[in-house]
Amino acid sequence: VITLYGVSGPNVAKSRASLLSKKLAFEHVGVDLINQSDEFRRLTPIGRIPVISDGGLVVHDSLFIAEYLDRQYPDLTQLLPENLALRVKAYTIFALLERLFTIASPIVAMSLGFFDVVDPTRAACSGYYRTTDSLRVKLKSNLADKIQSLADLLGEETYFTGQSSMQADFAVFAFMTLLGEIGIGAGPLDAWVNERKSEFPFSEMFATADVAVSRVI
Ligand SMILES: N[C@@H](CCC(=O)N[C@@H](CS)C(=O)NCC(=O)O)C(=O)O
Repeated sequence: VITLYGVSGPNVAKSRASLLSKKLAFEHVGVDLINQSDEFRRLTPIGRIPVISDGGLVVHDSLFIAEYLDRQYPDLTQLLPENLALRVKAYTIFALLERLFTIASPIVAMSLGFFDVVDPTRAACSGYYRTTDSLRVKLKSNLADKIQSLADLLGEETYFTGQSSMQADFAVFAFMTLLGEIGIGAGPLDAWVNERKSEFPFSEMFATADVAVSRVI
């Protein structure tokens, strides 16, 4: 059985979506990111979630996890397109989201009050740092530009990289949902996010409180 390390958060949600989309059985192990255990340190030199382990192989980062799952389980729903142009488009979306996440991090940290619980010298989620009100105004405008670029990449299509939902869609949905939770919203992608909400696996990609967690490391 596959183990997914990490339960909550947008990055873990992306890998939950990968596993759900492929209809692979998996178990959850929770991770205490603030006080990282020796077991977690031994598991991963990266120190971030999501991580999966599958038959002794340990894979880090939601994108690499998706690529691994496509290679290991090629007969199940594809997460990344075979078509090279579409795959490159997916890479562009992941890179754009990485930037978007870095830009949004101080705003996310501020609204979730993470500075109270996290040592600010350690990035809890891609680089939280303190900001001023005026810097946050600039960050929000930069964020709006990035979201517009994503909306342009979607165009009039239903999905970002093909005729069905794939990893790029899960990644966009995860971050746009996070922006919604902190009151920023997805702007031009709001309607797209709303349409996806009730659709599998988007509807189940964020773990709910009743999800079974076998243990916490
Ligand atoms: N690019 C990575 C990002 C993973 C990531 O930033 N994970 C955060 C949780 S949201 C984390 O584990 N942070 C712990 C740390 O940086 O110390 C992915 O897509 O998997």
